[in-house]
Amino acid sequence: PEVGGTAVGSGSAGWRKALMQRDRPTLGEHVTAVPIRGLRRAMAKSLAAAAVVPHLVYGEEATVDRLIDLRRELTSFGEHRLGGKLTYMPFFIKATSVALEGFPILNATLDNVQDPKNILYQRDHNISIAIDTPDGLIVPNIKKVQQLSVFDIAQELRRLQELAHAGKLNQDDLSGGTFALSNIGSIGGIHASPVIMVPQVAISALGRIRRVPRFASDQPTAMNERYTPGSLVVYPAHVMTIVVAADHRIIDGATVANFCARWKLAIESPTALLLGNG
Ligand code: CAO
Repeated sequence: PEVGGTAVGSGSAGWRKALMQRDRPTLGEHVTAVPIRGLRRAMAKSLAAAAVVPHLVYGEEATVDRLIDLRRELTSFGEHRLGGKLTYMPFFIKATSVALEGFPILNATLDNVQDPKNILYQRDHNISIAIDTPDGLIVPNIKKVQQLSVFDIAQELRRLQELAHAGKLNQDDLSGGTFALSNIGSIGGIHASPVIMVPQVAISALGRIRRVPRFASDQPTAMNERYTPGSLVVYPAHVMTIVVAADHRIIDGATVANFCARWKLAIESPTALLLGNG
């Protein structure tokens, strides 16, 4: 057989040699070698370190019709107060903090990733945000989200985004994160399977808000009050997915499922998020 242009003999030694040759970079007219440096190197190291962690991955769907209405209602207020648009992200971040209140183990870090001896429960919700920049992925964190309003979070997110795009984030912004959020939905996609940012123990990935047909009687909006349970009336709902990956060595599936249910409840009743963590 031919593998990567190399004739391979029978037996495992032949295959090993062929695989080694296939993985060796070939330089020339058709291939350009680019050293893995800077942000990409940091990303490579962090993700490789997470390879020892057995990931439990769990997904949930939330209906966000009320969130869409609320953001629309706050548009001009947001422009006045923020000097720019209010996106969905500050609501997602606040809902995460509200949900973390009930499940502190998800807001913990480990003393040793390879061989953990202690779970370090963190008081503050320092939510790490994956930001896509022209130079690669960078993950600063918003500190003490439990004490911030949705508007405070929006301002802080904007500051971090601007610094990230200018390549000027400082060490304090980049260290001390306790739970990570990756809003892949701002680019597209329904769900992603995120990789934990060790020594953190959990991360969530959010999908794109999309319009889909759903049974009106199942929805958490005024809509469902008009229909008896079991009614087959369908309406165009706005839904999104949240996928949480957690370190299965210390976190069980029920905890993750209950956390997702709490996040769903928070984002489906977004007005309460304006009141803070409560
Ligand atoms: N579904 C639908 N629309 C969404 C959305 C979602 N889940 N999330 C954001 N949007 C919308 C925003 O509301 C905004 O819409 P409007 O123009 O109508 O206001 C638009 O998408 C663009 O938002 P934004 O990206 O400017 O700002 P944001 O606050 O929503 O997101 C950030 C900030 C940093 C999360 C985002 O810019 C980003 O970098 N996302 C990519 C994260 C990533 O790469 N994750 C993968 C990590 S693993 O490799």
